[in-house]
Amino acid sequence: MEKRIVHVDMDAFFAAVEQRDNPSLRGKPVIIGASPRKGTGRGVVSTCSYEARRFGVHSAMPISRAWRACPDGIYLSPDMSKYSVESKKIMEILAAFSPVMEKISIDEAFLDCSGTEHLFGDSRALGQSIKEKILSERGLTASVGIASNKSVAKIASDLEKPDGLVICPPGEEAAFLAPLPVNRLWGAGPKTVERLEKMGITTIGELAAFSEEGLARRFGRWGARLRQMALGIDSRSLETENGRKSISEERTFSRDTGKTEILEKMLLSLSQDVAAQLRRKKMKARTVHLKLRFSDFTTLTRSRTLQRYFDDTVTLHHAAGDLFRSVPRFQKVRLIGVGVSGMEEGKVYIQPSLFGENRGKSRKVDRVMDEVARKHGKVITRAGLLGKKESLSSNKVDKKKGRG
Ligand code: TTP
Ligand code: MG
Repeated sequence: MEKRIVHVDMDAFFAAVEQRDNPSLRGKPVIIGASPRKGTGRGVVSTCSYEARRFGVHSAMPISRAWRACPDGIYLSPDMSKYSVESKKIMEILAAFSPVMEKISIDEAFLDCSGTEHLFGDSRALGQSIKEKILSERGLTASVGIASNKSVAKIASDLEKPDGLVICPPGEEAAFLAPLPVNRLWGAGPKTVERLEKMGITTIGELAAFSEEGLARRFGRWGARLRQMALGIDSRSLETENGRKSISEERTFSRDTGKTEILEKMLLSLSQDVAAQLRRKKMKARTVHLKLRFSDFTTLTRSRTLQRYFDDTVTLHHAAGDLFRSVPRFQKVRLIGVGVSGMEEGKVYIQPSLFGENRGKSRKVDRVMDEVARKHGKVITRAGLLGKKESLSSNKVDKKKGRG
């Protein structure tokens, strides 16, 4: 499916919030940052209103220089708690346009709005709706870029600031970028830009047309990436908050053990704990992690991403068990851990048909155990946890992390 990635970046964010809250500041050069002390102040400019930018003032400029460039400006110190409350409110507005969101700074986020045409219309309509919602609910303007990938969307949002809306139609990425100067490339720092300019490359189109070998010779592996960027190719997906989240549990044995049976039981117990936490958070995960620490303290981790999301003990236990059995063990085990990541909120629907009869039964066991834990605050164990001869108590475990 064709991707539709939206990049939203607020205009002169800190300064715009101050201008909104104090009408006497509107239309004036407002500079947020360190105290200027009549030109003797130390520290830098955080940001400034577009009116102040006309005087050459910009972010990260020494405040003393800003003062000399714009002595009649209105200088304010930043009110971070106010801006972070504002940021949260804006992110909430954005989240209504797509559950797949990557916040990249206090005033900037990507949204993956692929396949939302039936809800929000074409990209122009979508961009306008986002901007209008932010303006009507928060009294602030944002600039929006929409393209088939993150890199091009990010470049697009910056092109017509402030209050901009720039769309790069799918398939036109390279042509869209070609006339722009190379310093517009997201990820090309000042050093790269300087080297490119020395090679006679000033536009992104010139970079895209440069020979692959020539770039590789001068930039190594970075050369290939630069060329891709110049062609508007970027396959990275959004890093959502849930995707970054993880849940894990680990136990250190009071006595190191090499007994497969004990280790396998511990895997089940840990899987049960982690899966219960997933369900409590109403989340489903896709990636399973295993951690083993051996007697000599060497630590090994393995992970595997499954084809579908899960929140049940059996799926997690099977995957963790597969990872466990794939590790050659020459030493006794001191610590074992199970974790999950790649999470999505409960919205991910698991097709019932994917579950065999046993898995269906197992989910019932999970539900009963969740219910007991909720009512009585204690965890009951699956019959499978209790072996014939040894129970876990014969090999006491220390639940505390850090000991291992
Ligand atoms: P930016 O989005 O980079 O800048 P901006 O929103 O002020 O202006 P623009 O219209 O160009 O997007 O950064 C967001 C906020 O982060 C900015 O309002 C203040 C803060 N910031 C700093 O404190 N120091 C800095 O060097 C930069 C770049 C930003
Ligand atoms: Mg901004």
